[in-house]
Amino acid sequence: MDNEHPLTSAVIRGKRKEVPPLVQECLDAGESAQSIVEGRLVPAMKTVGDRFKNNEIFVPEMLIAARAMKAALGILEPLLVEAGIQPEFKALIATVEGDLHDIGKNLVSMMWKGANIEVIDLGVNITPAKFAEAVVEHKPDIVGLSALLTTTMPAMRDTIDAIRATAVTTKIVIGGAPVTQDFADEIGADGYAQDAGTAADIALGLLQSA
Ligand code: B1M
Repeated sequence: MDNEHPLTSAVIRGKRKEVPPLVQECLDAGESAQSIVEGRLVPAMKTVGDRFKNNEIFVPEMLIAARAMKAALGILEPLLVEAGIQPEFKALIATVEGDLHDIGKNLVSMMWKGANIEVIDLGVNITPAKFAEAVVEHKPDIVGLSALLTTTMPAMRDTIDAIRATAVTTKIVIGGAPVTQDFADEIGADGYAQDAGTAADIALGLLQSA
């Protein structure tokens, strides 16, 4: 992984203002928008996720890296659309019914985007019925459920049941401070991640093996 590249390094360090000219330099040098995303930005966010997982950086550093990545995507997205290039996978994510916490969910969403997964974020306090409806509408390859309250963990089980009752086959990953691997196994989730960096690894592992 070429973390030394100026664009990759600027995203890792969260240098938002340095990013647009560096993206332009890559484009001027003949790199395609897709190769910049896959070769420069995705590796940057992978490094950010790994450092977060290893407690080498914390939420603020992760958020400023995300802001820098967003600055790059703002330039590249219209070019990707023009070229008809879509991310390979689609995800749906939300915090479950009764739960308003969204900081962790937003970090997971950001890491999934950083892994070049299209993310549809439904927000917070999403009922099982609303989840199921959105799954039918968007047919995601993967669904992410977040819960921060012990009292909203049962809503994860109800949401998984509602999603499984639709005709759409999708992977389901859950996470949030009170959630454990045992709980994920018990309620029939396909995966559990304890942090946002791991959530990207788990999602890609499930999607690439599907
Ligand atoms: Co609330 N809150 N809160 N809160 N809050 C906690 C969670 C709590 C532990 C505080 C405490 O009592 N010590 C406690 C829960 C106790 C429990 O159930 N065991 C609690 C409570 C009780 C409440 C209220 C009930 C308080 C009240 O009103 N009496 C209330 C509930 C409201 C509701 O949801 N219905 C409430 C409200 C709030 C605020 C609105 C004020 C605010 C939320 C703001 C927001 O999210 N926009 C808030 C906050 C900020 C917290 C704490 C302080 C911080 C949570 C946070 O954002 N952490 C929290 C105490 C704490 O954790 N120290 C607390 C940072 C974030 C990056 O971590 O969300 O864990 P986290 O996400 C991690 C991982 O868990 C994982 O990756 C993330 C990044 O590593 N992860 C996933 C998360 N989702 C994932 C999904 C995945 C995979 C991984 O796959 C899809």
